[in-house]
Amino acid sequence: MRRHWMPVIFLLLGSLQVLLAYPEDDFLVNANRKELTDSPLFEYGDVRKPTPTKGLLYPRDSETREVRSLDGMWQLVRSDPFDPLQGIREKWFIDALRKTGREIISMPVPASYNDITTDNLRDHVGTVWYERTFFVPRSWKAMQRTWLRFSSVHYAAVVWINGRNATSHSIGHLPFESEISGLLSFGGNNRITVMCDNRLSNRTIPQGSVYKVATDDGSVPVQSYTFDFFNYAGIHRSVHLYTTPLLHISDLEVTTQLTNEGLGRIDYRVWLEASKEGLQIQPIHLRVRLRDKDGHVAAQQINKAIYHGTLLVPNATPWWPYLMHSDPGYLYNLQFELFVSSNKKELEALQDTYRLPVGIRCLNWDNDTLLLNGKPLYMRGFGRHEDSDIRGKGLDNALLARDFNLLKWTGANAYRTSHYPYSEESMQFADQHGIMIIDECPAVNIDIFEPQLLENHMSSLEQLIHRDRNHPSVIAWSVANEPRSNKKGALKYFESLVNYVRGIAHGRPLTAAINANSSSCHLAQFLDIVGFNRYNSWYQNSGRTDMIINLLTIEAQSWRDKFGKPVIQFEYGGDTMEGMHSLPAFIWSEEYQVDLFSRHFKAFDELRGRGWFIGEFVWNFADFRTAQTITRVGGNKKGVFTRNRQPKEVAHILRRRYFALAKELDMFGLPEDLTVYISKHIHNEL
Ligand code: BDP
Repeated sequence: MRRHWMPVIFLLLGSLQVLLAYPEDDFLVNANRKELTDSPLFEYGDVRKPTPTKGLLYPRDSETREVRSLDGMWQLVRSDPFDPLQGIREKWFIDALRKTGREIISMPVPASYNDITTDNLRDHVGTVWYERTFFVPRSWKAMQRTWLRFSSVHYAAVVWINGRNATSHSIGHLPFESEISGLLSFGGNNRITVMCDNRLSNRTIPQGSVYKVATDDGSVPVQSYTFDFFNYAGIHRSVHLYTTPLLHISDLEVTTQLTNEGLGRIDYRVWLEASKEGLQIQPIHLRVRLRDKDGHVAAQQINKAIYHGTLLVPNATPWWPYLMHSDPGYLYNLQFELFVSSNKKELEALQDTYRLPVGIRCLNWDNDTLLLNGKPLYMRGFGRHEDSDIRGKGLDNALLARDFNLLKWTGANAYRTSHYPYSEESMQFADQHGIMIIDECPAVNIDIFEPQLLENHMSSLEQLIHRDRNHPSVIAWSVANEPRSNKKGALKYFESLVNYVRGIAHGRPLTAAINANSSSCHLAQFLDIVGFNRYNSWYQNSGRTDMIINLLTIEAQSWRDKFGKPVIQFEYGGDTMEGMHSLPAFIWSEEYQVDLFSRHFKAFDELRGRGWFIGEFVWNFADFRTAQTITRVGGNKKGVFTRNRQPKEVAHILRRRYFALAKELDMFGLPEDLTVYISKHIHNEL
């Protein structure tokens, strides 16, 4: 009898715990913009540092691990926007969602849910519930642990397996995982239920607020936010199940160096984790083997009960960015093998294997420049978005491959993950193709500086760095985009934030994309590279492309004079309707975008000559969806490419510049199709 009641009590306690842990009050705040004009001055001494995340290696199969995808068609029900936690109170997770009697919507994973249906799910505020079933093989029960890993759910998620709470997470665009061995039915059917909440508050990263509006059909909650992209939500990236042995490699960290003589050095650290049963297993040897692209062992080490070390690689093939070397993106394979004690030969009882792609390169910076493998970098690239028709922010490998083909077609060598961490698959692609990444956390447009926000902001950076620290393509961390850094509260806030991030930055400089002025910004002083966003001839002096060069060079110089650090322009551009033409140029026309870019190029060339200007980034790579406002025609149109990834006229001009820079800086030949035949006199001119 007592046994019979145990699961019920457990479930009751479980749902109470979830309810208590869920900060409902954070969300339904009044969005009175007057209250937000300046922030109170908080003392940050007491801010709790976020608990460091654990694990999170990208799921890869090996001799000792299996990976299964839970991507595919799931089912979704939406909650009442005025009662987003009804499903928790009523325990919708205990049984199939169809038992709630609510409308069931077929929902693909990964994808944003917003643009899939034909109704107002697009603008839904609050929670939606996802569900699917899956089999787990019987063989997984013995001597294994099973993990559930989400690559990103936006914004917050609570997860149940077979009606029991498995994990929860908040902050979108970042992975989370949990062991679910104890919740599964092995050899049987299992049900996974996910509650996903898209509400943003003063304390979420990024911030937003939910308020009520009176409509013809009664009042409804509305999400407002100041950032300029649509707040897509849902299970945005893949969901995986994977197995590990009872004792396994749970985390890895590598840093690399390269000497002038071509000696590569890889310092590594390995973390192990054991289940209760695994605690009896005695790990004895760790073998670390580095293989080159052809599979030859380039270095190896066998350690007895030591889980860190150094590999030296004579004549290492370095990792180089695209168009800085004829073989960019060179990756080795670093194989970690854990052997346990056995009566047989010492390396016979293999316990766990994990393989990590590694690029050998060194990154340094000073007050003038950023150097990769000893060479000063000049970055030519884009701010981007993960955004496309129908899928919203859902991972799409076809789009990813197309975007990288376009990046390479333009001759770009870098992009910034504006304004949140991009998919792990895109980071792997960047490693392979030699595209440098300015890796940005989701703190876009933060405004009200308060301790709880700071803790979440720190956590978003901790999770980002933890996820991406082993990628050679990552050359800087961006701590924020356009925070209101001129406000009083920003000073202490960013001092605390940057102090914290310095301790975990893993050999990368810190930067940010700032839109305050150099005279009033409280953030730039804490950074290694000063990045600014400025829309000359667009938001300022609209229609006047003849006012760019002076204003831009004066502004860049002012950042330099005040902070004495390398400077990058992270955003410039103008909205352009594809196919709209005007001679002479008129704003929104393709000619205007060309003119605006060309004037910026001239300013950049002037600035490059001054020795501390190290990068130019266009806003934006492609057109993207925003909230509905009268300044956006179907979204933001500042793309060099359309939302469907076709070039506007300016793409061809930008391509000529980026390849001209590759030729000038790294002596790369120009692609044959850069110009078309015009006459025998001008064919070879740029
Ligand atoms: C900048 C923001 C970016 C916007 C851009 C614009 O950083 O997110 O999309 O302006 O207005 O201020 O196009």
